[in-house]
Amino acid sequence: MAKKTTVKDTSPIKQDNDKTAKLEAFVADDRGEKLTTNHGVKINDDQNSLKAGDRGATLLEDFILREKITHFDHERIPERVVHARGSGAHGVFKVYEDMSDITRAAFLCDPGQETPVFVRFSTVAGSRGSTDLARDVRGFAVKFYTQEGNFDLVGNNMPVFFIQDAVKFPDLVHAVKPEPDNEIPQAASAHDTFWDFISFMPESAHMIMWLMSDRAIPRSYRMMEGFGVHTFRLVNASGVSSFVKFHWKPLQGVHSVAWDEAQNISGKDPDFHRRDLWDAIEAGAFPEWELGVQIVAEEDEFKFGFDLLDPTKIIPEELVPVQRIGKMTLNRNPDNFFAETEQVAFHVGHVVPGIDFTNDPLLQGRLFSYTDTQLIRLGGPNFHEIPINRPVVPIHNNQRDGYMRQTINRGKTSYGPNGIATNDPRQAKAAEGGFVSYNERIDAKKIRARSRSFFDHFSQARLFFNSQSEAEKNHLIDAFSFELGKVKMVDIRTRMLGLLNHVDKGLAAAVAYSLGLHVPTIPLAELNGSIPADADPADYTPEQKEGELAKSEALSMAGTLKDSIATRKIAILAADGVDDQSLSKVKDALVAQGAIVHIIAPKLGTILSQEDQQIDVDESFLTAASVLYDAVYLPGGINSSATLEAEANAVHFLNEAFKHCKAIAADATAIQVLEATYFYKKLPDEYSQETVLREGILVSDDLSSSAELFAKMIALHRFWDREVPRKIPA
Ligand code: HDD
Repeated sequence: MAKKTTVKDTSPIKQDNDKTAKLEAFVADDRGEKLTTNHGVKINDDQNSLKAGDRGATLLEDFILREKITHFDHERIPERVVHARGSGAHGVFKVYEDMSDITRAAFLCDPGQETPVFVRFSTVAGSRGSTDLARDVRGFAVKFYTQEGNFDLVGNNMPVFFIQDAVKFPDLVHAVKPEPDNEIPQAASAHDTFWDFISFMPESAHMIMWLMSDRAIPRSYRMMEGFGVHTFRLVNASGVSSFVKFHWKPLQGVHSVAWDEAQNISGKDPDFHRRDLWDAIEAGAFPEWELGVQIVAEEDEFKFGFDLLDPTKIIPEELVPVQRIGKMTLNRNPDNFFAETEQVAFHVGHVVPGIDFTNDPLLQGRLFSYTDTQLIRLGGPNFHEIPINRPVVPIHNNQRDGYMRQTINRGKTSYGPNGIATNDPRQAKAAEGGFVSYNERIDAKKIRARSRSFFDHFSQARLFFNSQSEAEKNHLIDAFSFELGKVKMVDIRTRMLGLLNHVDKGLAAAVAYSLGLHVPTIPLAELNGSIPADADPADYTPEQKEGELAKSEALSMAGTLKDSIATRKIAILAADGVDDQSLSKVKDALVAQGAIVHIIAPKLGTILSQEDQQIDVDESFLTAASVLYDAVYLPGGINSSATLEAEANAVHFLNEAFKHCKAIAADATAIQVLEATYFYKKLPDEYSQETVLREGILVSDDLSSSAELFAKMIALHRFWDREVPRKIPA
C-alpha cells in the first residue's frame, strides 16, 4: 500500500463519498517531496547514468538506472479486447423511494442512503488511442459500491445486442475489429468482414438499425441513454422474483451530432467525448441520469410477442412503462487515468442480494467472460484488490496468495470448516445479507439449440425504423449507404440489401439506390448462415411477424429534453472593431444560463472593440472549428464584419455550422458576413419567433433583447429540417 500523503486539491471541485474517501489511502502526491527510488532511497542525480569515466561505458551496478528503465519497460498492460477506449468518472446514486416490494437490494430500499459509483463510458471496436466519434455502440458501465458489496450494471447506450448467444461473441468481435491481414480500418464497422458476418446473421437486424442511427454518434457521453440490455431479476425479501430491464435516462436529453460532423471531429479533436465529460465535471456541471426500471411479474413471462430472454428485443415502453426510481450524479474526475479508469474491472456477474440473473444465453456467457478477461488484462487473480475495484465493505474469505497479493491475512486457517479459528469467516444467513440464488425451477434436457421464440428478427427492427423522425430515417439511409459503400465485395452489399428488405422495403430500396444496385429477393429460409451442421434448417428460419406496435415514441431522439443550454459550447466570431455591446450582452446572457462561450478571432491574444475595449480571444480560426461548437453568434461592428467577410475560415465556419444544422445568430450589422456564405440565399424573409425556432437562424438589430430567443434555439440542439435536400457544400 502506498504511503498516505496529504493531497492538495488541484481541481476546483472534489466531491467526496465513501469510496473516494477510501481511495485516499492509496493516493500519492509528489508536490514538495524529494525524488526517490521505488524502495525509498533519495536520488541525487536523475540526469546521468553511472559510468566508468564521463565518456565511459555504463555500469551494470547502476541500480537507479536499471530500476527506472525496467519499470518503464513494463508500463503497458493489454488493452481491453473490446471497449478499449473509455473515460471514467466518480459519482453517487440515490434511490427515490423504498423499492423493497420488488427487491431486497439495500441500496434500492433506502432513499437516505447515498451509494458511491464509478462509471466508465467507452467505444467498442477501436483501440485505446482511437477516436471518440467513431460510429459505434457506447459502453455504459456502472459500478455501485453498495453496503452489500459491488453491483456492476455493465450496459450499453443501445438496448439490444447483435447476437443472441455468447458463443458467437468472438465471431462478432473478430468481424468488426480491423481486418487481420492489414489491420484496417481502425474503429470502424464500415468494412467487408463486419458486413459479411452481419449479412449471414439476421438476428443482428434490430441492433444494426440502432448502430446505423444517430445513437451511434452521440454529442456527449452525458447525453446518452444507458441500458442493461438483458432481462435481469429483482428478488424481494420473501423470495418473490420479477423480471427487470434497467435504463439510464439522461437529464441532459439524448443528443447526437451529424455524421459528417463526427468524421470532422475525429480529426479536429479525437478526445472530444473524453474532454467534454472531464470539462463538464471540472466546471461543476455534473451530469445526471435517472435509473429506470421496467418490471414484469414472473407470471407475465410469456405474455409478450417476443421472448424476454432474447437480448435482441426491447420491451417497448408503451407495453411496460419505465419507472424512474433514482438518480446518479457524476461529480468527480479520477485522479489518475491508469489507476482508476484503466484498471477498473467490471463484471455482469457482480450482483448483490436482491438482484439476479435470467437464462438469457448472452448473459450466461458474459458471466464467464468478464472475470476471465481481467485475469489476463490485469495480470492475475488479485485484481479485486486494486483500489478502484475494492468494495467499500470488508472482504473475508479463504482465498489466498497469487501474484501481487496485497492483503496480509492473519492466522493459521485458510479453509472451512475449521475449528482452529472457530470456523471464521462464517457463512451469512439470508437474513444477515447472505446471497441466495433465486430458486428457479429448471427441468430440461441438455441440448445445444435455440428456442423458436427467438426467431422474430424483423418486427422490432421495423418498429425502430418506423419510430424515427424523417431526419433520423434519412440519417439511417445515409449511414447504411456509407457503410455498405465502403464494403468492397459487391455480393456482401447485395446480401445486406436482401436482409434489409425484410426489415423495410423502402429502406432497402433507398440504400440500393445509393449503392447502384437492385434489391435481391432472399427467401427467409436462406437468410440465416448461423445453423448447426446437423440441424434442420427450418428450425433456424427467421419468422416474419407484424409486431405488437407500429411506433414507439421512446425510440426516437426527436422528442428528447430540449430545455437547457448548460455546458453547450457557443462560438462568437469576432475581429478588431467588433461592437462591444452586441458581443458582451449576448455572451453574458448565454454564460448566465451555463453555456460555455468562446471568442474566436483571426489570431490569438486580444481584439480591440470599436469602443477601444480589449477583449480576450479564446481560439483562433486555426485552432477552432465549427464542429467543436453547438452554435455560432456574429456580433455587430462594421470593421469586424469586413474582416470576417474576407476571412475564408470564418465563412467556412458559418457554412459548416449551417450544414450541421446548428443555431446561428447574427447582429444585423454583420449581415455582410452572412452574405459571403452559401446559405445567405436560404435565409428566411422574416425573423418571427416561429420562423427562428423552425429554421435556427436569427438576424436581429437588437440581439441583446433577442438573446433569450437565441438560447431557446441552442437548446433545440439541431434544425434537421434544413437538411432537405441533404446535399450541402461546406
Ligand atoms: Fe461485454 C467489456 C457491455 C456482451 C465480453 N462489455 C464490456 C464493457 C461494456 C460491455 C460496457 C466495458 C466495461 C469497461 O468499461 O471496463 N458486453 C456489454 C453488453 C453486452 C456485452 C451491454 C451485451 C448485452 N461482452 C458481451 C459478451 C461477451 C462480452 C457476449 C463475451 C461472451 N465485454 C466482454 C469482455 C470485456 C467486455 C471481453 C472486455 C474488457 C472487459 O470485459 O473488462 O469480457
